[in-house]
Amino acid sequence: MKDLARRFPENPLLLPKDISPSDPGLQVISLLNPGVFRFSDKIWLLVRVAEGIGQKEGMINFPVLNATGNTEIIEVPLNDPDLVAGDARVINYKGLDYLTTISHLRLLSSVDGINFKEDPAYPGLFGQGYLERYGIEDCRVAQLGSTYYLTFTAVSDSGVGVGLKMTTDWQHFESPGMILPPHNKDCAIFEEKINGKFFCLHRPSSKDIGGNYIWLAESPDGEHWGNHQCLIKTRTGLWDSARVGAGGAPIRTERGWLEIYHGANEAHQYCLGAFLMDINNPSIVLARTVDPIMVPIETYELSGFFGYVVFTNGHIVNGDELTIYYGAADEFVCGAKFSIREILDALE
Ligand code: MAN
Repeated sequence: MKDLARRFPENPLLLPKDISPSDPGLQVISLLNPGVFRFSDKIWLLVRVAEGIGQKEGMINFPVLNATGNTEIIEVPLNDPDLVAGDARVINYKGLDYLTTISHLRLLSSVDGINFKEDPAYPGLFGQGYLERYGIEDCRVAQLGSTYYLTFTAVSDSGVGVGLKMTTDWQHFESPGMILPPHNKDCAIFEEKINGKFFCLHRPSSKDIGGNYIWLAESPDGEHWGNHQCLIKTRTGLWDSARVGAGGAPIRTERGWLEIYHGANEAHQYCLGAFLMDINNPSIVLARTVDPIMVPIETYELSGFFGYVVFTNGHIVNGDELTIYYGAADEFVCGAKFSIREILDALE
């Protein structure tokens, strides 16, 4: 297995202690999976900040947004027979699923792509309304002309779906609401129209027949999506046997649209791979990597809030150089460089 990533020696670039909590009553538990874009001569990250409160002896607690938009903490004794808590990320209480943390998105910028800072002129984005009661997560950013399209995971007791916001200045946002209903996430919009239409990759999950596969959809306006087609499935016995999901916006190359994606196995170990779509008709998959192009190997990828995870949903392209920003072990934000040619050569 060949890991093609050249990790930044400065990794992790951002740790939970680098970000102040959104409320003095909360703690930043982890930083994850940033959306990435260029704006006003800088590189920006839209980092997912997961917050909670410190654990008390013998108790478990989890945050949700109440009807007024404020964070409310639900606390349950660990020995409560109605509690099922086996995964650091989710719990089930009285038959309902909850997240152990609540996420919002924070804007940080950098001139060198390594040192990122917040600017009070660009406040964070928080869940709003009942479809975002458990927060907003894992943003992808696509720039078409001067408009940025932010797709993100909206989480609530009603399900997990894809929300959309649009902006031109990162201070004012428009939103048509949820564009892909539950269960759906990992939505990456192409940064160019193809034959006059918007395209996106997305990941609906089918519980019974079907699975966690990457789909393609098209749209006249970026808000209303149709002509859904299933593109990439999980592969039994391989590193991406349980789930696959798109990374950042597809990358235009001379051989087609290149997509970096994440795949996980039954043990919830997350690696990155790649596939290639036809430049004029992205419903045609031309090639895919058999082995991952990046696997968790560094300590900061192997242990953290949820270990053995590398997960990307944003990058910067500069000629042959692809810089991905990624979440490591669901706790740290890191960076790594790839050669696009090396990834294309690894496709089969
Ligand atoms: C899911 C999402 C991601 C997370 C991975 C790994 O796909 O919650 O945000 O990084 O799981 O835990």
